[in-house]
Parts: sequence; C-alpha cells; structure tokens
Amino acid sequence: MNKILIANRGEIALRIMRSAKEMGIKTVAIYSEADRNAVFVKYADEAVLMGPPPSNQSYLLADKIIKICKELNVDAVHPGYGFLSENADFARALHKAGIILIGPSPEAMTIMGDKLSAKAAVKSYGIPMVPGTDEAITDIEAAKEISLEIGYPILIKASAGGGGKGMRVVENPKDFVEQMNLAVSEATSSFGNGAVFIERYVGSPRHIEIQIIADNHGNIVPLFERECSIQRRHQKVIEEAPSSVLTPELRKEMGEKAVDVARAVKYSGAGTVEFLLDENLDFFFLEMNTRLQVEHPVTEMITGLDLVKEQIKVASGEKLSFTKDDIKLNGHAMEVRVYAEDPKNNFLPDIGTLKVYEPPRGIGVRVDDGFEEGMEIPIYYDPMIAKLITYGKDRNEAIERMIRAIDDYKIVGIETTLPFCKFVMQHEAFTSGNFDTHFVAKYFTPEVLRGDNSDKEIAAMMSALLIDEASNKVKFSTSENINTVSDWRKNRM
Ligand code: MV4
Repeated sequence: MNKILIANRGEIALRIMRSAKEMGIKTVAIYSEADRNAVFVKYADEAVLMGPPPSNQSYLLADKIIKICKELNVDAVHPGYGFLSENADFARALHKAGIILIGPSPEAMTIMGDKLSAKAAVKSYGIPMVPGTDEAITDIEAAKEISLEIGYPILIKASAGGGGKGMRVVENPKDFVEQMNLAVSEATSSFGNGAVFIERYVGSPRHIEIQIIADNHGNIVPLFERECSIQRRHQKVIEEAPSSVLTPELRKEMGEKAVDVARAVKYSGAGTVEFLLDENLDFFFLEMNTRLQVEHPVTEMITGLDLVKEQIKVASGEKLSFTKDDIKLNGHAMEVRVYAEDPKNNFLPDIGTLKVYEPPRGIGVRVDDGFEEGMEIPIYYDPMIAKLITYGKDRNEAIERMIRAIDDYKIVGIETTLPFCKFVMQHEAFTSGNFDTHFVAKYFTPEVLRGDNSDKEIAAMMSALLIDEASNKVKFSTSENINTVSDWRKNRM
C-alpha cells in the first residue's frame, strides 16, 4: 500500500495522515473551500479541492473521490468517522473500482446499520439483549400485548435510527397505541424506514463499548472497553478507558461477546460493539459501529496500539501481529471533546477566530486537533475543535492531569466546552465513578459555571471595563488593574 486518500477533514484526517507517514505511505487530502488553509491540507503529500463548503458538495462526493483515486493512483481510502465512513454504497463502489476501503465489508456495514438486522445477525451467538421484540412491529394490538409481558416502562425504537434519534419512552400502557403511531410516522419521515420495535426501558444505564480489531484471516481481538456515559443529548462529551465499574470477569465476558458479534458478520478492521450496563451490572447488546470512533485514542493509550496502523495493516491483508493474550491493560486514559460551544448558553455553537490557541503539553497529555492559532472555526461542520486526552497510572492521576491540562489550554476568541469538562472532572459523582447516562441532566446547569468567575473571566471583564473607562479618558495601569481585580475578588469572597 503506497498511497491512501483520507476522505475526511480536521483532527481525524491529520491523525490518520501521521500514522500513514510513519508507515512510509503517501497521503492524499480532499478538502472544501472552507478548509483551504487547514492543517490537514498542508500536511498531506497531495491535496485536491472538492468544491464549496457544504458536505454534500465536498466530503460526501463519492464518485468524485473515486475519480481522484484513479487519477492519483490511490491504493486505499480511509473514511475516518462520519461522512461516508458507514456508507455501504461507497464501500461497494470502491470495491468495484478496485480501490481498498480501510474498513469492513459493505455487507457488515449494511447488517449493523439497521438495529433489527443487527439483532437478528447476533441472536444465534447468545448475545444478551434487552427483553423486547426482534421483528418490526406490524400489528399494534399484538405489540401492546407483548409490551405488557415485557413490562413498563418500555422504549419504542426505530430500526433505522441511531444516536438516540427515533426513540420514545412509554411509561403507561394507555399511551402505547398513540406513541406507537407517532414513532412509526417519525421513523418514516426521519429515516425513510418506518420499522420500529420495542424493548424494556433500562432506567439508569451506563454506556460501555468494546473495541475490537479483526483481520481477514479469522483473528479477532478484543481491546478492552471504553465508558462513554457522560453524554449531552446523545453527544459524547467525556470518554475513558477502562471503565471505573467493570470487574476483570465482566471485562473478559463482554470482550468475548463483542468478538462473537464481530464474527457473526465476518467483520474486518476496527469496530466497536456498544452495550448498555444496568445497575445490576447486567449488560445488553445495543449496536455495532463499523468505523473508527472519535474516542479511539483512549484505547490506544491503555494498550499502546496505534489503531489506524492496525486498520491499514489489516486492509493490506496482513494477519494481526498479536493475540488477545499479548494485549495488556495499562493505566487509565480520559478524553474530553472540546467543542466550539458555549456551555453557559445552552451549548450554543460559537463561531469565530482562534485569536489565541495554545494546547496543553507535558507528560501524559495528547491533543488530537486540526487547528492553529489565527484559524477560523468553519460553521459548516461538526463544531469539535479538539480531543484532549490524558493518561495516568490510574483513574485519579488521569483526572488530575485532565484538570491541569484543561487549565493550561489557552483558547481566546471563542467559547468552548472546556469549563463544562472541568466541572465534570471535579464532580463527586464522576470522581467516585457513581454516574450513568443521566449525569448531565442530573447535575449540570449553566449556573454552576457562572458562579465561579475565574481570574481569567474577571480580567476579561475588567479589560472590558477599562476599554469603557478609556473612552472617558480615565487610564488605569495594568498593575493597578490587577490590584483592582484582586480587591474585587476579595470583596466577593
Ligand atoms: C436504551 C436505553 C434504555 N433502555 N435502550 C441511546 C442511543 C442508542 N445508542 C441507544 N440508547 C439507549 N437505548 C433501552 N432498552 C437508553 C439509551 C440511552 C443512552 C444509551 C447509551 C448512552 C447514552 C444514552 C442516553 C440516552 C438514552
């Protein structure tokens, strides 16, 4: 494999290119006009402008990507995450053009892209599932009877849904028929597929996902778990490896089940099997993600593996160079996603220029980002600026290091979710490990961030005051300024 095209942008494109470069593989970037000055474009060996910023005029142009692959003698495409990364048609078109997809087969993508076909595929492997129906609901009255057997509250789920979209909780049997009709019409309009099914509602679940890597020679290795329970509106904000609640026995059992899920669809490459873990530490299969995930770095930190290199080697036809017994779990890794959103203002996306952008450094700190100081955050794509990852000998050290790294992260020009991430890191429910997917709804309000005006914020307020004063020709020296600030703060204490 001499040359790969990265059909993605930002931090993940840069991250993939770095691993390819270490392997002596040339890289081709595709980019939109909005990313003309982006770091990943400059880093690639070759770069091709796709078109205007909207994704459907640039990063999603499958046919144009394949044309570029042929023109530039590209051997393989790495799709990253999002965009075309789980698009079976794109996978088929690449295969037809004789270009390798660094990812699983189109068949595996298709089966796992639909919740009901995923459940059907893994059912014969004895994978624990939430009690519910395995087929799409066709007879609402019959389904109502089944829902009484399952036991309320229940969840109505769209088979083509994902990431929390197309889910309805029904607390009471009297609401079943109405909610079922709403669920079907919503699924039809949102996904073009009205198939829905029902499950018992697991009240306080944790989100535990198992990373697996599979080669094309029948070898599948589990690479431990990631906990991704700290989510906001189904958007993961904080991920860690390992989970603070899994026992070695549970880790082994979930790893084995995840390998069985992968085997059920003859999986190839890196994949993630998602489970719900309830308060009794029973786990249930949710779905399988057939792509490299945003949060893969925490798994890399505790295993010492480079998952992109492993993906490229598998796609080249190599056998895995390790077995399950070779992979040891070392230390603890924590990741926070830094979004250009204002947590004090309902996480409203914040646009602007990175007037100051100085990521943290030092032992156990990794920053996967795609920006430099002076760059503007484009409005067209996911507002994630960076992933800040810390690694320590244990969970406490990873948390301490994360707090230090957040404090060291200098970003001026846009609001970010860093203050929210620091709030989580310092919250007793998080540090004790006693949390579930309801953490944000349960503990966070914008006020918890407004209460503690850090010195930085006070300085910013004072400089705003100074600018205002200056317009009335009253000057303060900066030292006086600081005294004023400290006096102000003292008075507030
Ligand atoms: C559930 C559930 C409770 N009970 N299924 C959310 C998105 C999709 N991955 C499945 N999800 C859930 N399915 C049953 N039977 C609760 C959720 C859920 C959730 C799961 C994992 C992580 C965060 C979540 C946030 C809200 C709901």
